[in-house]
Amino acid sequence: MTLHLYAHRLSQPSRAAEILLRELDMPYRWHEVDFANGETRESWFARDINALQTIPALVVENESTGRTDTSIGESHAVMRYLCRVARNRELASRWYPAEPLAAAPVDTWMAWHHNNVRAYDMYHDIMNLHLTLPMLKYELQATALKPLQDGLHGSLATLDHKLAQQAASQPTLCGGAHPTLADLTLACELYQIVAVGYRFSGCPHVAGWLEGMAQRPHFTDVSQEIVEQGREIREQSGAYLDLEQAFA
Ligand SMILES: N[C@@H](CCC(=O)N[C@@H](CS)C(=O)NCC(=O)O)C(=O)O
Repeated sequence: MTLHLYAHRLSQPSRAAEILLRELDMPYRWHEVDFANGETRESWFARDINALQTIPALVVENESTGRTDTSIGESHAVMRYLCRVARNRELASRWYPAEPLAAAPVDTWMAWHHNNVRAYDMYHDIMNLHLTLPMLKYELQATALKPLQDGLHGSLATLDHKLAQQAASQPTLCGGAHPTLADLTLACELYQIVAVGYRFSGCPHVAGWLEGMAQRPHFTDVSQEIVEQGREIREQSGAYLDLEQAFA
């Protein structure tokens, strides 16, 4: 089996899939997809890689026939598949338990992720703001970014409350000593705006948990490009982004 990951390192769900491949020590071939310029919408991509026209996508190639056994879209499906086929069963079960009772909370938080955190993804608007005329920046901060910040506030409070209940010094969402797919998928999503410079001072448990996740070596390596792009935006932003106060 040869694994082909179609992804981009500025994409949150792509990073989650790639970090997991590295955490599980699974070799893969990397294919960068220029999603910002519409490459996922090209016919070859929809036909051969992912009919959903998004990244990440994982193509599983059969080594004996050279044919594609399956291709998988949606980061959660990709990550669950990787945990199910990883050679290192013990390590894979820490990320995604095979036992249904233990997997249930991981599934719950992964399902929660899309409607409660990804739905308030501010990054597209941050990029729009970054590229727009200076005179429009303050207005767009109020009309485009503020509603997303307000939505994310409630979700951060939910996460903070959950993490505060966990006893460990480096808590995880599902309570074990090792992070799960729920931690990884949510941390990649939130790290996108931390890279720009947003701070979560109003939810200290989220801030500490995220810092712990970001210090994992594979997380750090795969996040280099987003950290650099975030720094560039921050340095050129002037004062229109309320980085310290948005989540105070
Ligand atoms: N729910 C999907 C979201 C994937 C997604 O939105 N990917 C973006 C990049 S971050 C994409 O491929 N966008 C291309 C487009 O919409 O044309 C997942 O978890 O994989």
